[in-house]
Amino acid sequence: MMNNFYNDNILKNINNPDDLQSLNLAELQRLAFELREYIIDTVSKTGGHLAPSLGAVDLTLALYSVFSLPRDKVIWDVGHQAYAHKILTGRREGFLRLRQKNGITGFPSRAESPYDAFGVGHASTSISAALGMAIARDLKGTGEHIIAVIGDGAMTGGEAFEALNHAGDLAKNLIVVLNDNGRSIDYNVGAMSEYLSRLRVRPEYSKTKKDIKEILSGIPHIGDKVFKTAEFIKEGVKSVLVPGIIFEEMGFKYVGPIDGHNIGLMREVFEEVRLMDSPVLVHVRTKKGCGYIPAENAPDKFHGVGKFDISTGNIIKDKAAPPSYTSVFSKALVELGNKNKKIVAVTAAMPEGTGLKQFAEHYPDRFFDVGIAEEHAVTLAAGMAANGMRPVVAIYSTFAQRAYDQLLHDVCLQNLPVVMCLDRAGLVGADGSTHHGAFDLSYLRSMPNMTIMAPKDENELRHMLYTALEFDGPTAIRYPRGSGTGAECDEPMHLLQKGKGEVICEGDSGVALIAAGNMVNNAVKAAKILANDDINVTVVNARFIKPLDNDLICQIAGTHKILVTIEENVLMGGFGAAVLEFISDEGIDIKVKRLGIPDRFIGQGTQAELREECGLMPEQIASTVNEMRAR
Ligand SMILES: Cc1ncc(C[n+]2csc(CCOP(=O)(O)OP(=O)(O)O)c2C)c(N)n1
Repeated sequence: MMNNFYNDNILKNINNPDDLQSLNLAELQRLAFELREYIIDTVSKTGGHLAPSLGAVDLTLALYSVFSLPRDKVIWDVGHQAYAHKILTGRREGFLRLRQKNGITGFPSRAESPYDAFGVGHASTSISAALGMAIARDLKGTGEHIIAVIGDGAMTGGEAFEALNHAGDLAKNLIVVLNDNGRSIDYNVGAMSEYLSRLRVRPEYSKTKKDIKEILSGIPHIGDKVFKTAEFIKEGVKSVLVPGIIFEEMGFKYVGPIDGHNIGLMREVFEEVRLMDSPVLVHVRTKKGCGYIPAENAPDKFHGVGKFDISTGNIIKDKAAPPSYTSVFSKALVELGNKNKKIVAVTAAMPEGTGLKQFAEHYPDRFFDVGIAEEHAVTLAAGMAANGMRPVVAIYSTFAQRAYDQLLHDVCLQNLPVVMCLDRAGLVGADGSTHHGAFDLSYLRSMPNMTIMAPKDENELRHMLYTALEFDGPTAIRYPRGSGTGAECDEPMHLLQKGKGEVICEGDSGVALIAAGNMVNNAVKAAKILANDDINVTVVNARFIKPLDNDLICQIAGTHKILVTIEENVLMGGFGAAVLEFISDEGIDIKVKRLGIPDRFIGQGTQAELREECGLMPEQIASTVNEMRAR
């Protein structure tokens, strides 16, 4: 990589997209190279979404050199491909602190820049947001261009279809750029994906255009004139030559496929498209990871990546860490799947991230990747449960928010035995506010029939999975991102008693710490800190957030004066709130302090930094106990 990067480059003079206007094609191509170098160099140190962003560099330059930002608005779906966008829109220096606490966020955010037209992080929202903006534009009469850029993966999400359906009907001036690289994080799935791959191998748009030109120029007097205007697209001449296209049927003009790394061609197309006054879909073919061979060869590994060595592409691992919760879950499910053939597993486009890939390899007939379709995943599981199977749905906590009603209406109301495995629950770190799994306890707790468990370590996760598959109704297990505590995995998996917590140690100071999930470990560490000052506290592992261990809470309340609840969930409606509700309803007299995530969105940082921000680190828990004792 270039170390004297800034000495003679174009990028150093680009402070906003207006600066692109003076560049010729060769300079834009040179700038694309420099952007890639800069992105690779930075992400190798910060981690981040490398392969998606490299794939979108040329597209970004083509768009930003044709349209006028921020008056024209580009909405990036998910936003994980928008690093070039960030760098070109006034954040070149800030980019060095990508995804770090108080640094540049990993996704577009309206709070960060006027060029970030819409805040994103969860997939498939861009067309809805763009259509909303187009409606607002027309009501105001302001006339700007609105462009949604959506990947083929994000296009598998139901909301994208809902928006296409509506946009085709309203026939507003709206541009959707389909950034098609054939991949979601893993290979893309579904019939739409199959359809797109058939389109991908069609002749290039440029060739099609040439053909049209040839045909039209053979018609005396009119041919050449027609070709020179954008009318040939408007009139649907192209669609005669490019048969039966699903997007055209939905009310969009379809243009494509075009090479998403050919800046000149894309500029030409966008110049034409901006003259059109209807919904248009521009289909560009891109290569995920383009410009960095290790990422081109392994786009899944470099989709979201930690620090890496640029010369080899090897990931730089922190010192040997215990296995992750995900990997322990993965193994346990394979083991259980062998004994119980009714177990089926469902993922919404994240087989690797959720650890279901191993299950898929062992039991391909019982594994279902539904695409980025969390709502469908949950109702699909409900259907399978209603017909005798034992579905395990593994989704990140933050994305399961999508399926609130499906959980409530399709699973809980019918008391169906669906097991929700909510990975990345709590504070996830560098992905920031869009990705924290901060709300699941609150939204699940209010659902009748739901049982909720949170393991104190990776070993307990195994027992919880076994237990959940023995229960009759809906169950959720929530566990954090990253390594476990290093707990030994005791064989074999066994049943946990429903609604029963675990007393880890008993103290005589009148203080009890009652913690949920990964916070048990911090409570134990806090107890050790306090013990150094001869303050011996009781520590309880709640295990079940619902049903609560009411007997244990009563028993503790009878022998303690202070109760501190600790959870990595928002305080509002969470575990501590459940304890407090019970104590209040029973008229129990005990001082209660709740520790958890406050009522605001938490940004990015390391998990440790964010836990500290929320007062959840062991030293902070110990200080809270001291404060409570002093009151
Ligand atoms: C609702 C939701 N579910 C899952 C994810 C996780 N996720 C982030 S990017 C991605 C794949 C997106 O694929 P695509 O849109 O084709 O973009 P590409 O990375 O290929 O450029 C997934 C599944 C998410 N962001 N939002």
